[in-house]
Amino acid sequence: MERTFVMLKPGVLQRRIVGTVLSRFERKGLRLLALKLMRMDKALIEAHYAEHRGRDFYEKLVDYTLSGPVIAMILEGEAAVSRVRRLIGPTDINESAPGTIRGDFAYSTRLNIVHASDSAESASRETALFFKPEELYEWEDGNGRWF
Ligand code: 3AN
Repeated sequence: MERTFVMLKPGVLQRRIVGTVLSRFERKGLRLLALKLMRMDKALIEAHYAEHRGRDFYEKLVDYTLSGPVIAMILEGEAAVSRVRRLIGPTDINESAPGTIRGDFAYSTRLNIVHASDSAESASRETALFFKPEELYEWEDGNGRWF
């Protein structure tokens, strides 16, 4: 089993589509281990997006991420990192096919709705930035008849 980190950006709350987006991950069968509504401060945003510092879209990305609360979560499943990346679709919304979260809900690449870790290493780093170990809840599927 693998774990990945996902963050729903402020626009998801502003548009009242948190439940809709969350349900995409649930109906795929991913297991929710942690979930919180939070406001990212500037230090956390800068740590999270450190690799993009200096890019032309960086300042606007920081401002957008500061514009309201986000939803942070940890999802678990087989090949969770790559499966979640496929569910959300490519960064460039011109490449995101209908049926993916970005393909269905994102109108601009800068405001592309959702972040998901792009590797197991990023998932570990991002999980540690957003969650304390005791905020993750491990659980099993009853007798396993659901999946
Ligand atoms: P992803 O979120 O798909 O991993 P990253 O990490 O390259 O993509 O980019 C982080 C965020 O920066 C994106 N979610 C998007 O909001 C913004 N971004 C990335 N590339 C661009 C771009 N070319 N123009 C505007 N915003 C961008």
